[in-house]
Amino acid sequence: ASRLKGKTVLITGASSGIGKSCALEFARTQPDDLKLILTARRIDTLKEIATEIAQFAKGVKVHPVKLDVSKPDEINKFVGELPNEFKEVDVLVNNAGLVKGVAQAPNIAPEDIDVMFATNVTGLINMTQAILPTFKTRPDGGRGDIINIGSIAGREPYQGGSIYCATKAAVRSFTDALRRELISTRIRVIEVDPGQVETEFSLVRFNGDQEKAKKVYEGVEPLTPDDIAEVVVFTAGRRENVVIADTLIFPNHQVSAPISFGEC
Ligand code: NDP
Ligand code: 8X3
Repeated sequence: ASRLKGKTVLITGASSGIGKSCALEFARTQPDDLKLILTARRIDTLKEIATEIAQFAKGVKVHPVKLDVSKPDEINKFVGELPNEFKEVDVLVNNAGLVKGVAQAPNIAPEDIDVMFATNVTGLINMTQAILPTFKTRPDGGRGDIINIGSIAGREPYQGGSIYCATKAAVRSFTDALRRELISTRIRVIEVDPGQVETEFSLVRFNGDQEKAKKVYEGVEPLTPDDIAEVVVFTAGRRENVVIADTLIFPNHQVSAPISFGEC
């Protein structure tokens, strides 16, 4: 745990689910000396999380920032405007992501295709490119951790999830290429692939329809976002020479991606 002392951790999509749990878990693990940059579109929620952290981790400084990762200009502005105290990012957790709908070709709404790729793929790549120069200023070609949240869906595509699965396969491919590109540095490129986790993920998929979202988890015991956060923080807390390059985390009942979602 002490390996995280004094680190600056930047999390995208920190207002809910896995990203929020990561924020709380980093703070729990290093309550005396840590800097957290929390980003998402819902700034009010981020501020509430900052208040929550202040109550149990007095030594954690939190910088909440409104940031839509699907907007390249916002990313550049955000990085340019980081306060001096938060500029030296050590760990980037690329977590922001979403799924929209269960439609199958040829009925997939163009705006759903766009938002999934712009957020899950282009947003993740742009964030990585915006932070890497900071990592590369450090000795031995560079230091820092890039932790990308992929999914079982990136390994096993399923009906009703073609676009989401394609975005997560793209994350996996980008991550693997990046690890190779950075092989002569000390920068660690890490992928964490969750199976089924109960968060706002399904609520977003079904446009806020609580009934449909709840049905996804009926009769099964999904992971909690804290389960994934523990893994994320573990990977960041390893000895510098240890790269947890790739993980796949299922709840006990799961062995594969969902077989299919019906059309809605
Ligand atoms: P949630 O819906 O609970 O959280 C998603 C987070 O992403 C929110 O904080 C949301 O914040 C943020 N986000 C969405 N769009 C944007 C955007 N354009 N810019 C910035 N932030 C954005 O879902 P999860 O916690 O489950 O999802 C987190 C990650 O985990 C995603 O990448 C998802 O694909 C992945 N995952 C989830 C699984 C699951 O079963 N839940 C399984 C495998 C992977 P805001 O709305 O405030 O912007
Ligand atoms: C999200 C989980 O169920 O769509 O990555 O594979 S699922």
